[in-house]
Amino acid sequence: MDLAIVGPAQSGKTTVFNALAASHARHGDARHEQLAAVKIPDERLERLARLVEAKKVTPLELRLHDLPTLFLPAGRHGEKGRAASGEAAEALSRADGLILVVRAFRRADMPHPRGDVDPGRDIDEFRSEMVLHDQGIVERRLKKLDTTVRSSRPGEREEGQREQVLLQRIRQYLEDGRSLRDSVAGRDEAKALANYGLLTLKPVLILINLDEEDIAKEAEIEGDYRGRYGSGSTFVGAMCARLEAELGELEPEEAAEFRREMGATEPAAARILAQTQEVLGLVTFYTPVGTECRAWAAPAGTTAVEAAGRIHTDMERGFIRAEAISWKELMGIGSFAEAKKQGRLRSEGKQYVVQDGDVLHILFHV
Ligand SMILES: Nc1nc2c(ncn2[C@@H]2O[C@H](COP(=O)(O)OP(=O)(O)O)[C@@H](O)[C@H]2O)c(=O)[nH]1
Ligand SMILES: [Mg+2]
Repeated sequence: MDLAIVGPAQSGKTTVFNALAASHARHGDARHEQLAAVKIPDERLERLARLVEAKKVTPLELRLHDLPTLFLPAGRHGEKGRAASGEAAEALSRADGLILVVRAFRRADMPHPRGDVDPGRDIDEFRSEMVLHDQGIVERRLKKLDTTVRSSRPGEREEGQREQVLLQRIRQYLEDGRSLRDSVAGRDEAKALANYGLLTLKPVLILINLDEEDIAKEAEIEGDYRGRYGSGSTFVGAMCARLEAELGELEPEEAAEFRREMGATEPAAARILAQTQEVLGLVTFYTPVGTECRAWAAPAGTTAVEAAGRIHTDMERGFIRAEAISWKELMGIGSFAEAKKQGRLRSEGKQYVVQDGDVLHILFHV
């Protein structure tokens, strides 16, 4: 899964990237994309690994893209809604989700390009930019379709016409200034729109980049913005990126000591990373097999046989059944053997819908 970090210039995108990627960062320069594969901290996985005495623990990984500021500042250029071209634009259009960083840190030595610090305004503006960007895509596609539909033979017209109807509906949505995320009707439509690179279709985590002095109020500020901006697939988080980036370079004990002094309760970067799974609409399941304990991600609604296919195609083909137990229940019982003895391992068939936190043992024949 790929998450692209976007936002206005100087909002702290690169700092967020460094904070989330910590030691995993691969450095590029500011004009180009930076990419990092980041392991997602997962307390459930760690505790499960201890329970089964796993020698190898494999967490989920996420690809993070730090993109240069792609949109033109609103109002200053004639052509709004045009994203930069090249590798960064490509990464943006292909990302599964976005992290929108907005500046809430103050800093007298670094004036905000727009005068005052106002995260709400920046969120609204960036969203409008994204809507304009998508309008551009839809307009261009409709124009092209118009020509193809008119020049195609009667029998071949239907497909193009279906696409026209869908895009016209989408266009109306965008004209009303709305994001497409919460407008798509069902899986078929989502699939039909998947390849256009529409930005407002992607789930987004709005990340309020806090001032160092507001760290003790992290939860409060986050809750406030969540109330105003959180909805279906728009999530909200808050952290002080610069502090997190600096702490990420320290030893864990040392970092914890600093956090206490600053009034922070828990590692914010880890919390934000863990939240990305929810943003992407994924459930996490676990497979302790032999000496390895591993976390897997799958879209919500994935069935047991599809989950097996994520692990190995042989498992999908030869799927017999899955033994399943929720992580929480297993931790309460204390061991697999005991869970089995008590008859608490459920036996699930192909169509079982995997739940977040399931521990699965898949039985299959080759
Ligand atoms: N005080 C403070 N400064 C920050 C914070 N995050 C970023 N900055 C500073 O803001 C400037 C721009 O940050 P950068 O990550 O390069 O922004 P980008 O243009 O969005 O990638 C740098 O000087 C950062 O050190 C923060 O949380 N607190
Ligand atoms: Mg940057």
